[in-house]
Amino acid sequence: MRTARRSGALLALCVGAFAAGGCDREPAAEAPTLAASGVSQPAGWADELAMPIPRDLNPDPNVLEIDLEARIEEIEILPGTKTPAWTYNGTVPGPMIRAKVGDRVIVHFKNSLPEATTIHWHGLRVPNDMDGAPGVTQPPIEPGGEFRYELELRDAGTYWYHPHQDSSAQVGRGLYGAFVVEDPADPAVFGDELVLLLSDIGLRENGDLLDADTGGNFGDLFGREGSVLLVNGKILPTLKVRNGKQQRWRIINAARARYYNLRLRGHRFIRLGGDNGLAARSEDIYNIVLTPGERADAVFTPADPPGSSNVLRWVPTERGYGSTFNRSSEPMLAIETVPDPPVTPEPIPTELRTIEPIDITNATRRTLDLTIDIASTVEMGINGVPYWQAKPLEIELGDTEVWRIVNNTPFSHPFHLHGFFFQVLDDRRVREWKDTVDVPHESELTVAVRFDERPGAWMYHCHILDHAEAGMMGHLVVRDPNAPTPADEPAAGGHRH
Ligand SMILES: [Cu+2]
Repeated sequence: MRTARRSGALLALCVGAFAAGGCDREPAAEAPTLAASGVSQPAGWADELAMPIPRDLNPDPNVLEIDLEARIEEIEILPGTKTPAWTYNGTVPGPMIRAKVGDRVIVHFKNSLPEATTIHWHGLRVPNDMDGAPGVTQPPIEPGGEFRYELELRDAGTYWYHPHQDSSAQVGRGLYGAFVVEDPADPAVFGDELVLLLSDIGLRENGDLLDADTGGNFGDLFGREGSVLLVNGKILPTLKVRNGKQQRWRIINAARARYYNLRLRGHRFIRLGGDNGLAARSEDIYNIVLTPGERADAVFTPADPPGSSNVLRWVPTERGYGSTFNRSSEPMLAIETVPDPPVTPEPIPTELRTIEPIDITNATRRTLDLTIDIASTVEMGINGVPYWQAKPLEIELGDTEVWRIVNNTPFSHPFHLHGFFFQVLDDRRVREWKDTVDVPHESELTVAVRFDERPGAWMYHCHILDHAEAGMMGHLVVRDPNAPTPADEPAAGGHRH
């Protein structure tokens, strides 16, 4: 605390000198002597980024029980206009579900939309019948219908929830929310936490929603990016920071097709991990790239001079044909550095978590070829077969699989697997557990998955939701050979809008 007092005294001296007619000693030019741990974030630092927190109906501290209603609500996104958004509990994004690892979450869901829907808990290792895949793990929840979801939170990390029925249209109209599973053992040095849910929405100037199938075949092929960029549901909100005072950002890409490449002039980030919480070690990165469905966990250390402003920008990402042509960066989040003197950031550990490589000695090997067939319509598929004609992959409980995912199409595809985490077999990457990974166009990568529990039918698909709806989706069935009756083979289909 000695250093804290010294710095405070220096500032007081300087302020006094300034008031008396001048200060020839800039406090900002001094090496910061105050530790980040000794100060708080600026007052109201994240007020503009607050997301609603649902009311917990259960007194048990280890159970979060909430009501969640999907309904259309007129909300203001473009200033002075009303948008008839599709919402959870009346807001975009929906309420942030936040609990700690080991907790149980019960969601009393009601569908007050004019169409059927389901909820998929993206990334969470849920029981098979809670996975929200319509026609596969549950019937679609019809308008007026209800469903009780119950999940046990087994893995710390940053997740999200969204519909799996007509998903491109429903997500595009605003149905998504953050889902954070905290690990109470995480070190405090990562900084105060801020959840940034990134999305986009297609709006006309009067606030009306653009049609879900806008752009026709080209929309299917390219993936529909909304015209307005949102951070926690707002256009260009402001975050207040103090030089040197770290923040831990949990970032979620909830857009239906847009990739995010985030850059902040004069800054780097320390990446801690992504889909399934911490990676094996932290790494320094210049920009944060997120495909649809992916998450990032990163430490942001503000480095701008006190009293200045900066902007976190969306930068076009090369994700295939025409994706960067004639496009410029867009502002997403205003960063305002308060005039308080800088503080010294906390050191961030390099080694974060022990993650053993999956043993692939006896693995079953398969190739999944992501395919596009352009005839009169755009039909996408896996190994040349669209979802509604695909047979499920048969997997025996306990098997390890190695999938070579091949993309010879002119577009990149973010590959997502439900229910299980995989490892990308690539020594150049920091080891981590993932559920969504980019497969760049004209390339391939290999992943390993262990199907060691929870028999049943699980989806895998491209998370450009227009591509999934156009057929780039499949499912697998994990069978328990010792079960008295084998898992019912679910009926495929029902996804084409
Ligand atoms: Cu795709």
